[in-house]
Amino acid sequence: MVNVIGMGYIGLPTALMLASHGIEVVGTDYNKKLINTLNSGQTTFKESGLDQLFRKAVEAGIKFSTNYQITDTYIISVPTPYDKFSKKVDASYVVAAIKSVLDVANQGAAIVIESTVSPGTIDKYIRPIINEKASQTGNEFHLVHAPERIIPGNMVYELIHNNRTVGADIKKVGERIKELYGSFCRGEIVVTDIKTAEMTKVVENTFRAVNIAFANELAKICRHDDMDVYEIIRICNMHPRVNILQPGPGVGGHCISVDPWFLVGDYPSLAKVIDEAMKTNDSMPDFVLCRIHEIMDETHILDKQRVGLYGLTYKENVDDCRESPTLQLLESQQRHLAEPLKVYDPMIAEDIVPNQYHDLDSFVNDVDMIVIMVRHEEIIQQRKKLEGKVILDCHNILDMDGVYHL
Ligand code: SAJ
Repeated sequence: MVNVIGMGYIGLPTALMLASHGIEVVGTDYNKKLINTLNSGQTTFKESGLDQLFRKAVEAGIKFSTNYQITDTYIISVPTPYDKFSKKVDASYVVAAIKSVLDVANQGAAIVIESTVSPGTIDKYIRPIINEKASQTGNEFHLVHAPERIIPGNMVYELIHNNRTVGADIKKVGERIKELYGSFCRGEIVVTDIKTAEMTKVVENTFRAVNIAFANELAKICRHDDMDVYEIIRICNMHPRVNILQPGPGVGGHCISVDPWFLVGDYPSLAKVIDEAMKTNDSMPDFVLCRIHEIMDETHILDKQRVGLYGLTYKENVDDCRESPTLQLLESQQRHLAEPLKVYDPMIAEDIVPNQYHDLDSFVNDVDMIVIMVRHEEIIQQRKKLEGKVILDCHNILDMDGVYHL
């Protein structure tokens, strides 16, 4: 039996995938409300294909509980935030989960950490706890790091099709865990050591963050001299060895906007490019605010100041607002605008910020300028409703005349 710890964005789909491929699974989380919701037959966030997978897993017998289970395989998938000041990984949730696991784990159990951690974290914070328990009880435990790689919005597909990395101290244990993931994963699964697995995960996300920062910097350069950044990137990307990502209003989510900081925090005198790239990405919400001001000036709507932000989530078609550029922009809005910004997001049902709308028509009626912060499918379908408004399209998705860009 596999006990998956942490029923969040990664742990839940992973547990469901294992269960629907013939593995006996118990999903554990200390959040009683979350476990009650799962036990009542409902999922806890929106994700394409998740509800079908959930039903399959329930039929296959998956269980959810707040208790840690006595077994020989654990997968730990709890948050690893970063400390905003030191920029270092905060391993406290993983440490707490490991301690609870060690209270019940069988002799010889494999403890797989899926949460993203910076290189060396497992040796520094986790291994000493395992060693101490082993010396107290005489039991042996095996550490494994199998960082998740799935992208929100396409998680179910990517769980099956992405390649994976499994880092282990002992090859045989790594192979056993490879076989476990192989129950559903059709990608290649590479077995390596733990520190290499830690580093590859952080490097993958850092590569993407640096690439996006490059695109954002190009957007600023192009704005300065009135060039079309999208056309320039499109043409450059026709070169066989160029692949520039897209500029945007900022970088959010719990991965691309967080993981690269681990390298800056751990190697401050070495990770220079990464540091600058992260600062560039973090500067984008303020850049958008400046653009709003410029455009209001240009279109003479400055006196009215009825501006609305379309999108609150960190990216399109998900209901996750972690580190969202819109939230970052709202935090600094007072510095630039007299009137509070209005906000609407079709993916967010509950009220999470002031002046939030839950209906596109009333939102559009109440504003003169609309800033596309997130390119949800809805706004592409409903773009006709925006006619007559001043529009700042931060993603270059609206094929309409008179639209302003970053
Ligand atoms: N973004 C841009 N320009 C782009 C692409 C993205 O500004 O060209 C922005 C998005 O709007 C968003 C942020 O970047 O605010 C991050 O979005 P994302 O879609 O790039 O990534 P995540 O955070 O949803 O998922 C990433 C994925 N990592 C990579 O692609 C290397 C996923 O595979 C990882 O599993 C996940 O992080 C994770 O958990 O680490």
